Amino acid sequence: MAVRWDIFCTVVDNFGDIGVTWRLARQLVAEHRCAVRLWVDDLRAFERLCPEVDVTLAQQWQQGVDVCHWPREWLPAEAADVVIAAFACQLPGDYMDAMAERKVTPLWMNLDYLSAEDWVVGCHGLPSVKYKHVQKYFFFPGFREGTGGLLREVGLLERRQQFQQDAEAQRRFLQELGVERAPDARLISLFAYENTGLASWFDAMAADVRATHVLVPEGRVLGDVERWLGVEGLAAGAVHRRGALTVQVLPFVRQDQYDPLLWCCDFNAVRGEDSFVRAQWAGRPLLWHIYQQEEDVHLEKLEAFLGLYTQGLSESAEKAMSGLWRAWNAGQDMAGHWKNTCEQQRELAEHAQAWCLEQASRPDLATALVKFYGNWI
Ligand code: TRH
Repeated sequence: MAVRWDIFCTVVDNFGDIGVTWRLARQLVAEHRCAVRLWVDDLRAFERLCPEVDVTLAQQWQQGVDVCHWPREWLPAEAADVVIAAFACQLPGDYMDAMAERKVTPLWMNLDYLSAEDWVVGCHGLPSVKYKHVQKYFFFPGFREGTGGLLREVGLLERRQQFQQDAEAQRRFLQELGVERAPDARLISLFAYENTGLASWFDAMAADVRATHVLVPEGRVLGDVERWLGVEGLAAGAVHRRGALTVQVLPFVRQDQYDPLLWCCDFNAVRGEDSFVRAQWAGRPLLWHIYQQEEDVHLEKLEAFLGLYTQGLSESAEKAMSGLWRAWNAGQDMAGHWKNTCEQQRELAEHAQAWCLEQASRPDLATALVKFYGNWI
């Protein structure tokens, strides 16, 4: 009998919560033969990532995952063997009772936010609170040995390498999105929150001697793009040219299509958690817009990641990258930092590949979770 997993996801805002849990659920089914129920409180957010989702249904199957709408008024449900509360979401009281009443006590874990900070290693796998006799554990994703690792599907890097070596496959993929790439243009994807630094970055690209083509999936950053272009009502399909810069708005693609988009680009601006990890698997230089938290605690996370990622870079490449990332996350002037980054392009590109391979040498998060359960029983 397959081990039964329940994954609980509340969509706080944006797409990261559902993005991570949907990816994990699919992987547990496809690669570990688990029986997975994914409880989601907001099917509309889910639908953006997986358009086959029917938002009116209480229960449906998607890619082998039993997708359940998490209703406001909880209905009785049997507890699973393994229960994952994603990002510290609060489980329904009745469900926690069902866990406690189960003949075999389930393994209960909190899947935490991703961070490169040192303390994560010490906390990963530790017991957290108890409900009756049911013990909860911390499970921390991470970039270091001793953490839960990163979500990475089997064969992902091989598929990516094949695609990146196949110019025709890339051309076809981009064509379907309405993108025609000029052969000498730098291709950039841009997924970000609102950012006052965008105007200076776009100014720098427009004034560059080399052409740049920026692809912007519809989303929160479009307001800044509109202001910079001096247009209103930007929507998917819009293409605007200013100097050496072409700005093209893309539809928000389904989650499966987001990877090849990142793989096509020379440089990816990403945000939050899941797109940030996917850009690392793309093996290309990246820029991270971190999710803002109270009292600027996110800035410590940013520095922790920079400290880890930039190890092994020359001083000039490290300065260029750190400068660009700090400016972007402070909404500051990007022009000088972008110029420096372009000058270090080659080293940063090689480094992105090396970082990707190093991260891929560790067990992936789904495998680590399955192993954690195996060790626990
Ligand atoms: O949407 P996000 O900003 O999510 C954030 C973060 O996870 C943050 O840590 C969390 O606290 C907050 O949500 C609540 O960024 P993230 O994590 O990159 O999630 C975006 C998802 O959307 C990811 O799975 C990739 C996917 N995506 C598509 O499927 N199509 C697209 O066109 C794009 C741009 C993204």
